[in-house]
Formats: sequence, structure tokens, C-alpha cells
Amino acid sequence: MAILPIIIAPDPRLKAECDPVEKVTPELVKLMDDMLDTMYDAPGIGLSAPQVGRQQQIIVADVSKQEDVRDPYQMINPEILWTSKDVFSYEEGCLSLPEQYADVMRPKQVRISYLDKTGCSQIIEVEDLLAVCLQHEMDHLKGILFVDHISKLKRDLIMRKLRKMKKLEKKGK
Ligand code: GNR
Ligand code: NI
Repeated sequence: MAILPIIIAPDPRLKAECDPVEKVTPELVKLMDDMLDTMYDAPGIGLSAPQVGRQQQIIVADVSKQEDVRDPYQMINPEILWTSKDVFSYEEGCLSLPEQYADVMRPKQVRISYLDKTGCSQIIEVEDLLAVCLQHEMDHLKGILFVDHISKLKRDLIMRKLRKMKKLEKKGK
């Protein structure tokens, strides 16, 4: 088990497209387990590989409410097969955009295919918070952040705050 450092925006590594995984190796399984540990430690409800500096199509999530009942998802090469016309608005945050929040509208239900940790292909249909979370994580794999779904005005405001935070941090070192 290991806690990995999380990359904070703005950073070019959060804007890059991730490569599909060709082969599920023990190193990859270890990375997925470390990503879950990192997510629980943060704490967050999801995490994508680019947030920990890996340009690979891997995401993890757990939206269960009670801390003692874990319901983790670990997905390789996730793909959206179908989205509902019904939409759902949720106030999103991101571990790579600390303390920034905004309402984002997304399809309420999605059907997703992916490979699990054993390399078996799976298809699931999810809704509400889990659907929001998995769409947010899959966006990361394309270099898309939740702020890319809101107005330019709000996005610029958030990005300006994050740049300022980074500058102050550098000064303190
Ligand atoms: O922890 C997280 N919370 C969250 C809240 C609303 C919508 C999406 C998320 S995902 C986020 C963790 C994260 O940044 N994943 O990429
Ligand atoms: Ni995020």
C-alpha cells in the first residue's frame, strides 16, 4: 500500500490524453490498489491515473456513504457505451483543484464497458452520484477537468485562484 502524490492544476499532465492499457500486469494491479489507497486517504470518491502522474486509462471510485462499508470500483480502459437523455446537476469538486466547486450538468445514467483487475471485460449501468463520479474520472483520461464544463468566466476565476495558490506555495519553500 502506498499513498501517491496528487498533481494540482494547472499542470500539463492533467491536460494530456491517456493511453489505453495493453496488458494487465502485476505492476498495474499494484498501481490500481495504490490509487484506491490514495483516494481513501485524500479523501475523495474517485481518482484517475493522470492525477498521480500516469498517462494510462485507469480510474478508481467508491461513492459509498459509510466508511466501514467499502464499494470500490477499479477500471481499466473505461468507455461510455450509452448515456441517458435525462441529466443531473451536481456540485463537483476535484482533488487536483483543491477547494474549488461548481455545478456541472451531466447525463444521469451511463452504461460503461471496462476491464477489471483480472483483465475480464465488464459492462455496468450506473446512475446519480456514481454516474457523475465515473464521468468525471473518464474526463480526466481525456485531459478534461470539471471546470471545462462550466462558463469561461467561472473557469477563469477558479484557474486564477489555483495559479495564485501555487505561487504562494513556491514562495513559502
Ligand atoms: O472526491 C471527489 N469528489 C467529487 C465530487 C463531485 C463530483 C466528482 C468528484 S470526483 C473527486 C475526486 C477527483 O478529483 N477525482 O478525479
Ligand atoms: Ni477530479
